[in-house]
Amino acid sequence: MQIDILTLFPQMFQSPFSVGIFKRAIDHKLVGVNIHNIRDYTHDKHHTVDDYPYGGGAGMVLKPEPIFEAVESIKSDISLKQGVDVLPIILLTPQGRPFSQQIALELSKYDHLILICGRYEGVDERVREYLVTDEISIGDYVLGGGELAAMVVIEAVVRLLPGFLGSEASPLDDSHATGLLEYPQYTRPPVYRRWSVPEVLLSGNHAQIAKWRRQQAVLRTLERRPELLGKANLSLEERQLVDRLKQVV
Ligand code: JD8
Repeated sequence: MQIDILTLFPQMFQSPFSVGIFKRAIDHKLVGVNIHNIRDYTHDKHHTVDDYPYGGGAGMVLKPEPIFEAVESIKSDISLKQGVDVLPIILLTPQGRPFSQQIALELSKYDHLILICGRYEGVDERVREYLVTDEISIGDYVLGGGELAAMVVIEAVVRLLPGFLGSEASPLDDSHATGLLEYPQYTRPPVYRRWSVPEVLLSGNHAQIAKWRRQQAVLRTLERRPELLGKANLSLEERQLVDRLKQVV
């Protein structure tokens, strides 16, 4: 997968891509990341990227020209064997569709993504209307720009790429893929400050362990995120457990 990022702050992307999962994915050539400074696509002496909002109001708005030209330049660099509709051009914005594991999975199917990170008060509406194909928000809180949101989206997508995870882990086991929160995890020592690891985990009985973990995941989801249980794939037995517990509370 190739990912192109448009930003006014390319430096923000340096460290995330030089450690951990990003670095691994890039080193293994599962993903190529190109970071473009929107300012490089200006033509005036002062490299102007923003301007006052028509109609007045606080702050500045990103001008359309450098953003259109950056995307067009990226598009012409891709040998477009494919149609235009298979190249998502994603704007990170508080007005976008709420990001989710489902959207990460959807985006992981593409060969190429273009992510546009705004700043200031946002981008000229014509960018949304005539350039962007998708708008995503990572949540209902206020960020200063789209960069951190883009990194969240990229991390969630890249770890779904085939061949990315080691053989141990499966993205299908992830909390938000099963629809349940994760069960409690323990490691050595078996007793720490007199707090002991649940007996069943030391038993070596794998069937019992699997059953306990599944039950813990269901209970934890019921306690913390009951709205997730509606969509989760529960067995009849698990549904009955949930129903019984709901009556107790
Ligand atoms: C892009 C500018 C800041 C947005 C005034 C100052 C995403 N979940 C999210 N929260 N915030 C963003 C986000 C915020 C952004 C930009 C994304 C570009 N800002 C502006 C409008 C109101 N503030 C986001 N994805």
